Amino acid sequence: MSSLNTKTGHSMDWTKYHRLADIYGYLNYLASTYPSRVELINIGTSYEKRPLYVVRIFNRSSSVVKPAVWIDGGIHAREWISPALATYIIRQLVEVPANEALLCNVDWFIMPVMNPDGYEYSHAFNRLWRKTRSVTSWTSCRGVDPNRNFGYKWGGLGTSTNPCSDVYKGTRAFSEPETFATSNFIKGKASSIKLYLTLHSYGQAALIPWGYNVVYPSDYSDMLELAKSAVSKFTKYRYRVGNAAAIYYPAAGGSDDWAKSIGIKYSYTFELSDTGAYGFLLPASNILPVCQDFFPALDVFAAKVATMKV
Ligand code: 0X9
Ligand code: ZN
Repeated sequence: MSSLNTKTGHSMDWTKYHRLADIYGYLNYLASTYPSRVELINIGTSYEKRPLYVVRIFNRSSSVVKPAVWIDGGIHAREWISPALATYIIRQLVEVPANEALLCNVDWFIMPVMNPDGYEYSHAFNRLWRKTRSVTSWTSCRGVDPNRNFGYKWGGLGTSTNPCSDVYKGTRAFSEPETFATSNFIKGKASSIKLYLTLHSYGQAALIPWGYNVVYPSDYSDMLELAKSAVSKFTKYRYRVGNAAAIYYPAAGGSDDWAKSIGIKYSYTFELSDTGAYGFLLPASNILPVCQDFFPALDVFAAKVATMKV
């Protein structure tokens, strides 16, 4: 099969995991093809100088600022199903007319690959790479765990000071250009972003803050209720729902906790398929089933966000 689909002018599909150039090429194609619905925002540059892109998907039906959903993928390099799902969601929202209602009352900010250096490294050199690719101190070990590098309870449980560890927290909160740029962008939109969704794998679970320890926010029951009704839309895969530290393990400096800490009421980490048979090495034949199962949950999230005041 030729890599360029001559009918659509881009090479995106969900039968394989794509390199960064394909994903970024698709984002550029969407932005130039649908300027009234898509804005491609360059929010910064990775350690290895790759652009960091956020896609804003909107419907200019009115000039009022709408409540917004944030979705990111690819915090962890090897969790390839995450950028694949984020890209699938972008396609559904932009190119599938049946989904137009999802744009009526809600804006979407989607960052499919937060850690592009790690993502490319996992394709080219080490399939199980997790972290960024920054050079750390005097050791030959590279990279910081972006999900231990956010600035809430930074350096607490489940983090490491050892640059060779896969959960190395970095020299300070937001030491990584990727987490720094992302957090600055989200902070600038914090009054409109009502839901923070970060896509990881694996385990089939919806994780709710706090994750730094088994501690529950005062509005935990609201967060639990929304997550339960979202995962009730899944028909193919069963997801567990619960406190991140309780049903996974305590880990501080996560993006979910940070988003919650700045006042985004609904903040979740979704650990996608599978439950361990293939783990990070989920075969590409699973991409479409996972994406198709997940997408209807966005109806639930969008309906909730649409009711929230900006
Ligand atoms: O450990 C992580 O960063 C996440 N699991 S993963 O296997 N994708 O690495 C879980 C993070 C849950 N959230 C917090 N602990 N804050
Ligand atoms: Zn992860």
